[in-house]
Amino acid sequence: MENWAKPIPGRMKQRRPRHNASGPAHPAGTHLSHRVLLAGLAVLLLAAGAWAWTLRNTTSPRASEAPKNPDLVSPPSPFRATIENTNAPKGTPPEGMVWIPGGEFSMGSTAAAESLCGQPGVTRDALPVHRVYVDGFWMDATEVTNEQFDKFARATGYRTIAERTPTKEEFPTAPPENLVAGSTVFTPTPGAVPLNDMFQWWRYEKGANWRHPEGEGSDWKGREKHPVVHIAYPDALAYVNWAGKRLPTEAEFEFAARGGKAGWIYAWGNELHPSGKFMANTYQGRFPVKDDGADGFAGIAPVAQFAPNGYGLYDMAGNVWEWCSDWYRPDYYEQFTERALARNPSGPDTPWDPSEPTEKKRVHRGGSFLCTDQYCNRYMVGTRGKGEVSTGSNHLGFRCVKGNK
Ligand SMILES: [Ca+2]
Repeated sequence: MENWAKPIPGRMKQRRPRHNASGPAHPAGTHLSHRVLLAGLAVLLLAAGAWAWTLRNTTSPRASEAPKNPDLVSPPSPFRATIENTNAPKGTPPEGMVWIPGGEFSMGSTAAAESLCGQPGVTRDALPVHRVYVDGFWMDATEVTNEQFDKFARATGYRTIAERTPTKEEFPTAPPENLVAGSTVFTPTPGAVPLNDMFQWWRYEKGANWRHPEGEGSDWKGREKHPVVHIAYPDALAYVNWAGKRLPTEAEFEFAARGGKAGWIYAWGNELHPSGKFMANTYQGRFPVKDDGADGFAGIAPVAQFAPNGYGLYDMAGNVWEWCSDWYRPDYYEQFTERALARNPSGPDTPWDPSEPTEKKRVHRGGSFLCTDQYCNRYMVGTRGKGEVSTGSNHLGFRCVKGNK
């Protein structure tokens, strides 16, 4: 775990080319495999947000102290009741979307989980719990699926970042053979490994993209209802713009995920497996060796396989990480308080992650099918993830929201 405190070796500080205009060119001497692997790292670091951390606190103190009655919040709790707006929209709901009333809620997490997937100094990035107001909005009931993304790709001819070949201009010193399109794919290790080096289970896979989730030889066909993956932030933006929608802010995502309840650890209550029941697609078995699929799915699952939350939303925890529109900073919440009301917060003006200060990261939420309390338990509802904007992976997708206009 302490390895996370060490600087990443310079040769590993390479990542996917930056496609945002403000991103500097990559340093000379870069090898694609390294930059991409590191890109994977960026994603993972949190996007993965979902998973990585927790050997040190396999069970969070808060979880172990959770009240039996999920409607109760143990005092002293910074969480106050959610106050929903009452102005329901008129007319027919947009296809596949549900109404999220908006209103006041307490945002953040007090779960004391210093997971292995976090970096020292940023594992408390969901504090303080603070009071937030968001307007009502429509939200996709599920993550965007492969068949939905296929309609978009057919209509527009859009090619995702993972489908594009990195250029010599972006990486002038990289050997030509290294300039290949691809993305980051999770690969189980043959045996138990120390959980302090994610490169053991993430690899850059030539030809991996949303059409070929595990690379050449794999295909999205037959997985029409699976969430689309290998989606970088610009890819998600292209889709939502085409659809006449947008990505959720982090506050909108959390308001929606909480389903009208206050202070719950999970989107469904305070117990991870109430009455022994699995409530989300996460990882069981020894990470990262074998996902035994005790929840019914070893790996990614079709959308909506588990019970919806209080607003009728599926998979707001687990399955795949989801992009939010906010830039990521671990200290963003520090400007807010429990008493003042932040109205429709949309994130900091600029990104900053002390673990990788040169990377431009946006927020990920929800966790993924790779989340496990052995490594990272950010399927907890108030916890945060992050990812470099041009980096996708096979456990990162998105869903759309839309205003009531
Ligand atoms: Ca699973």
